[in-house]
Amino acid sequence: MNPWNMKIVADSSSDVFSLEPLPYASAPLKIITDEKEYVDDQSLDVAQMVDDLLTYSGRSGTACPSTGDWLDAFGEAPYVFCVTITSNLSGSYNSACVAKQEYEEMYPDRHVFVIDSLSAGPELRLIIEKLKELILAGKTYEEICAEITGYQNHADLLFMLESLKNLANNGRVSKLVASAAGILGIRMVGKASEQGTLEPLSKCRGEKKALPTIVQLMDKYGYSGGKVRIAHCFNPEAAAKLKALILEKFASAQIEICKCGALCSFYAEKGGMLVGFEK
Ligand code: X90
Repeated sequence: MNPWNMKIVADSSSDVFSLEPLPYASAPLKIITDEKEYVDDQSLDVAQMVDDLLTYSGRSGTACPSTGDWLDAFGEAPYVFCVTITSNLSGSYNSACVAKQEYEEMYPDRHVFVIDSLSAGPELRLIIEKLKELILAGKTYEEICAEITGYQNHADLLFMLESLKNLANNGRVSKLVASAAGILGIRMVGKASEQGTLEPLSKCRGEKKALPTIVQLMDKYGYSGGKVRIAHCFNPEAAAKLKALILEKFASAQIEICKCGALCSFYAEKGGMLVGFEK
């Protein structure tokens, strides 16, 4: 199948904004305060946003892409693979499904496969990279749909958070779960659950304890030396240390470090880190 008839699109929770050489589009989520609206695209100064938010004490929240945003992202592509943040914490998947329906009704020859990542950040990146690989290998649309669904069982996400304030304020975790991480020095380590919600696993005193805990948990959940994608919110030191710890235990690990975009930065907060890995 002609790879150039296929397009990958994902919402901005993936932190992927381009995917050379393939056609790709990111559908932005938005971060909204009483003062300002931040659109999570490549032109946004995420550092400025994080700084603004540190001194801002009013209400803040987020909004998922609208159906129209998704239709814009689809463009005119005959075959679209559309990756969203977990449907259990966001309306993104839902509006993507509505967009798919409209798109396929308007253009009966076009097809959209919507993938609910049940996750966030670098696990979406892994799914996107796998889609790219399958497309470039010349697989058919149907083959890719089947293979990517299977791949989702072999990708997982762990995270380390210093604060769950924004998650709790926006009803994405219970206040009880959040309060444990609010304590100075405590790092909450958890994973994306099977249902695509936050599953707290361990409260660590300090980053020094949290990083080896992440490696142990990767091992426990089936990591054996494949791809790892680390997204950090202004914490490159922790990301580099984690990379070194993983390589100590798994010499064949293929690890890349990237920065959180606006959506992940808003929820993971300064110092936070998300770790997508293959199992
Ligand atoms: O629709 C919207 O407004 C977006 C809501 C997104 C809420 C959750 C974002 C989580 C970002 C935090 C740690 C990783 C959690 C993964 C759980 C599946 C990152």
